[in-house]
Amino acid sequence: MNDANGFMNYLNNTVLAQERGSFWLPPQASTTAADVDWVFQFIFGVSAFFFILIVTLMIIFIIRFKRREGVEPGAAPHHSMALELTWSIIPTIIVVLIFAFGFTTYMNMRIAPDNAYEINVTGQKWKWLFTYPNGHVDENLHVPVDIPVRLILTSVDVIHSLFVPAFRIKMDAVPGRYTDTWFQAKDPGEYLLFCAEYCGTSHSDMTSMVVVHKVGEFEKWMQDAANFLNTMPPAEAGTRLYKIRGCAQCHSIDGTGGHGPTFKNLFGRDVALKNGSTVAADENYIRTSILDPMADIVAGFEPVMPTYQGKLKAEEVTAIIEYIKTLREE
Ligand code: HEC
Ligand SMILES: [Cu+2]
Repeated sequence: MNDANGFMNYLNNTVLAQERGSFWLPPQASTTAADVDWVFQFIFGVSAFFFILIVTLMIIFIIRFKRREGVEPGAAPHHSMALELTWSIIPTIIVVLIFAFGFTTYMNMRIAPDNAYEINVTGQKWKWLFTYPNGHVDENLHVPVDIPVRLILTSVDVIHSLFVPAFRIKMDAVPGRYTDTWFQAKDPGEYLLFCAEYCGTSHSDMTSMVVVHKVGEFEKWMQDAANFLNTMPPAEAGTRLYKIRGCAQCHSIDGTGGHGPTFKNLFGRDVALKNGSTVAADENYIRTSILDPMADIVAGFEPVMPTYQGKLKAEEVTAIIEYIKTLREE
């Protein structure tokens, strides 16, 4: 999803898949959304009312009290107790109301219920990773409906910000520390999730989806998802691993350059190594490249690839190899 078209497709598909909101706001898909909107609309209403009042009076006064030939200005008006009290007391009440509504809603949004279901979120350039209690890692946020969910966020590089407009939540993901936020989804469906902190080149691609599952379906999803090596064809499982294990950050699949060589047409090619020799990229070469990246350094690249020894299981390496094979074009 590296171009504007890809992003528009993403928007259209997900927006169509979810219930549309009002003209002004996205759907109220979490339990706090209505409160947030209420405070927002209250402040907006008060501002609009006073804006119109002040501008209208201004215009009337400009016309009415314009300096005219032959008309001398009258004496300045006297101090009016009633007027002064009115314009002090009414705004004070309004401001205190805004504080009271805002503060209670804010506290409610900040403090997760004790029984909340916890999901770990990692921001990185430029994708979100969600880690579930059973160890499964996913690029999308899957949650059960009608259950409070607490997100514990961090980042591995720069500051990102997790934003789900339909839930009215936004929270920074900061490197070197944890932040948290929570919500309770009201309706099953799919909602947009953005990064709301400008974090570099592909910031606008840092999008995911929130999938709210019906009662009872979430556990099943999590089981199947964690088990994807057994339920998906290897090449498809390899695509997933390529995305969620960070290979995509350095290796493109469309022939473009990056920190590492592209995977396009890699399989079966003769690869020139830094030490001057050439090897054929077969299963064993790719396996070694993943588990022991320092063994054969590709000519023209820096040895920056982390080792996946102990981090990827044998079946996972096989799935990635199967995936790389599908990127061959005759
Ligand atoms: C931080 C960047 C980075 C990440 C992340 C990364 N690699 Fe690499 N990779 C490189 C670089 C740089 C090279 C070339 C230098 C070398 O051979 O070590 C490379 C080389 C390779 C090669 C050999 C490619 C060729 O053209 O001969 C393979 C295969 C490979 N990586 C697979 C993977 C897989 C699979 C993952 C994810 C599980 C991954 N890499 C993650 C940077 C990365
Ligand atoms: Cu970001």
